[in-house]
Amino acid sequence: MELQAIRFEVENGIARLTLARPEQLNAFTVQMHTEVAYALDRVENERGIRVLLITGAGRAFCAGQDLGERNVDAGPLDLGSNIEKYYNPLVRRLVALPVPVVCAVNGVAAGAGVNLALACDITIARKSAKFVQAFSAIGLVPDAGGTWTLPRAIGQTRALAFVLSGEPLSAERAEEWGMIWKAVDDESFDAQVDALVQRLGAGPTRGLVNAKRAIRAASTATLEEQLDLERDLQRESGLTDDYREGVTAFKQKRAPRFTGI
Ligand code: T3D
Repeated sequence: MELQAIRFEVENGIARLTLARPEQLNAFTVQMHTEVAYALDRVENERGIRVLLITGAGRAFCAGQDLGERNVDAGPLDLGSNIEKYYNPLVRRLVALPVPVVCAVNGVAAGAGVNLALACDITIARKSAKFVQAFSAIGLVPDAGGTWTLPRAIGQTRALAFVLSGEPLSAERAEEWGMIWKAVDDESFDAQVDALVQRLGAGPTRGLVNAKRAIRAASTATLEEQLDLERDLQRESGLTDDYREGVTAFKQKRAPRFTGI
């Protein structure tokens, strides 16, 4: 597929997906959704891919839906069908991907762009980045899973004010509130993101993915269900080559050489 709205590269087990419409702050169009879906197909199907990094080109991460695509003068729009066709599958696929997903928020994130970042497994942002739940400014409701993720991450009180006020949230405050993993100095951002994806890309992929499945399941499970799930996932993880390698390397006092198998 010829890519116009994103860049997608795979090297040494690391897949890098860059939203690449910098003039529109990487806002989502149908074309971009189609290309992102193609990239996720590859991540799901290429066994050599062991981590996915999502970031943005230029000064922004993503400004959510491209409002240029919305002709509000042409009659009523059914936005629900767009959510059903594009944003919901995107979030469902991201959380279920068989590799860890890192989101590197390189600049402003707005609307669905924020919630896309929050759907990833690990979100790391430049200190100069900010998050804007821009929906309230145009009369919409947060989508892309935001109304589910936000209260769980930062609590109902903060989620309500963040969404209803539309006030930008700094990356440092987002870290303090537990909305993202960490905000890092702009100067060291690229190096820190790179070190993280290199480490995850060389990690015990199946164990990492099972850990993510367990943690993601916890918010809707009882303790009994979670204990059962941990047993099942530990059984599966204990049968991997990487578990054997991890224990062997520990006993031999050397660094493990994981293969993702
Ligand atoms: O429709 C559906 O399917 C429902 C789904 C909805 C999901 C959503 O995401 S709804 C929310 C959509 N997003 C927004 O409302 C955000 C709109 N953008 C902003 O609020 C601001 O641009 C930012 C806070 C993100 C950044 O502000 P700032 O001052 O740094 O930049 P700017 O000057 O506003 O924008 C720079 C350019 O990007 C500008 O273009 P220009 O004038 O240089 O030609 C601006 O129009 C463009 N841009 C920014 N956001 C969007 C956009 N173009 C299209 N769509 C955008 N969302």
